[in-house]
Amino acid sequence: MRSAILVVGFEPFDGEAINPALEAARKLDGRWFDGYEVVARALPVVRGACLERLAAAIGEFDPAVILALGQAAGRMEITPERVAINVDDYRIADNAGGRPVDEPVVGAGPVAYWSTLPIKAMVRAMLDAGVPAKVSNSAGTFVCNHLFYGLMHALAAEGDIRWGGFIHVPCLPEQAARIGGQPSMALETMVRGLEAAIGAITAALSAAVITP
Ligand code: PCA
Repeated sequence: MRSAILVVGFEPFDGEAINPALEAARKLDGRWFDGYEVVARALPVVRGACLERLAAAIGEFDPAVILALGQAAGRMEITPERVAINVDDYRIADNAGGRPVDEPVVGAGPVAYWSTLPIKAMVRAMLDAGVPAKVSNSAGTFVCNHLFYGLMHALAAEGDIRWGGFIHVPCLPEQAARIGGQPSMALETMVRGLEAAIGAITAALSAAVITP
């Protein structure tokens, strides 16, 4: 039985020195949840390269679940994403200077993929833990959506054996203090929320008829 949960977090981008997604992933690294060990990896905020790094990490750990994390400035809650769409339409350049407009993530790929994580149960668990959370219906059209779509495309090609999905997290207070006018969430609160979300995933795994 596969017993790893791969948590990937993006590196800083858009002139930031930190990315809460990566900070949170590092805090979760090595933690155990119901017999599943979290293994964390950083991903570059670069079209294509992030998917190559993700594929290498999946090859390394053979995880049952892949949970990708990214920062969404302006959001007030931890937001599991419902759907990844087949478009790269970048508002800003990625960390390699790439700025595709209206291009597909995967040429001739389907329009969209659903998350295969139990997003409603994850939100419920986070709210029960006292952490603001909400389902999001758009992961945007930047590198986070690119990664999410590429991940779900790869998992579908495998036959949807493993579970995968994406969560956007708010800025950290130190980022909001610098930028101004942004909602934020303390790292400890974020990690507590993500622990609850992972708990909801492992609860669903133990209830599943076929486990990844
Ligand atoms: N957030 C960006 C890309 C990297 C990250 O953490 C996004 O939402 O696309």
